Amino acid sequence: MSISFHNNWRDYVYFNNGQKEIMRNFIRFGWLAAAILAGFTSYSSHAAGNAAGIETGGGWIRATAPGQDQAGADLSITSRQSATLIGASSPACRTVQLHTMTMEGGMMRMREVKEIELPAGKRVNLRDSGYHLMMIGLKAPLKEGETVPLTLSIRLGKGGVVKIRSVAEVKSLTAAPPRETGHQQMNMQMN
Ligand SMILES: [Cu+2]
Repeated sequence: MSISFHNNWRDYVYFNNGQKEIMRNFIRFGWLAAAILAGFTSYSSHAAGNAAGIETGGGWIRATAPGQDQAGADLSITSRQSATLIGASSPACRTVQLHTMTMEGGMMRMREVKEIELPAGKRVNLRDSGYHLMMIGLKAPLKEGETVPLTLSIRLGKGGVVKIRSVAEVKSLTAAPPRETGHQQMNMQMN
């Protein structure tokens, strides 16, 4: 059962033929041609994300222990224009909620929120902002080294909602949160 499930995932993931062609061209002609092709493809067909000016990265989640059916994923999102994260989904679980985590009287409390603001041009790391994507009803244990597909629903300004595909890499059960490197990068640019 879990084997067929994992196969299902891979069906979801990521490289459709158009994207494979882009990868091939990337190798053949270098980044400029690939970028032009990628822009054209995303405009003409699927990846509304690129056309919408939204980038995601750094997605990760801890491997789950036996019997654990929930886990919180972290991710960074940068939107060119002011936008709002309003939902997420994954084929790996029944439902994904947007959660905030706060300390109250020495207790960690998680609560669902309906929206997470994405200010224009600002890289928002969910974890650093006190949020995570709560994956509820995991269909199979998450194993280190796997990649979990995520689809984000993001409202652009006051306008339409786009679906953005991203991933969370499954890290070991004891993985520490990766350090955000924003400051380092800033320092390097200044030097
Ligand atoms: Cu949670």
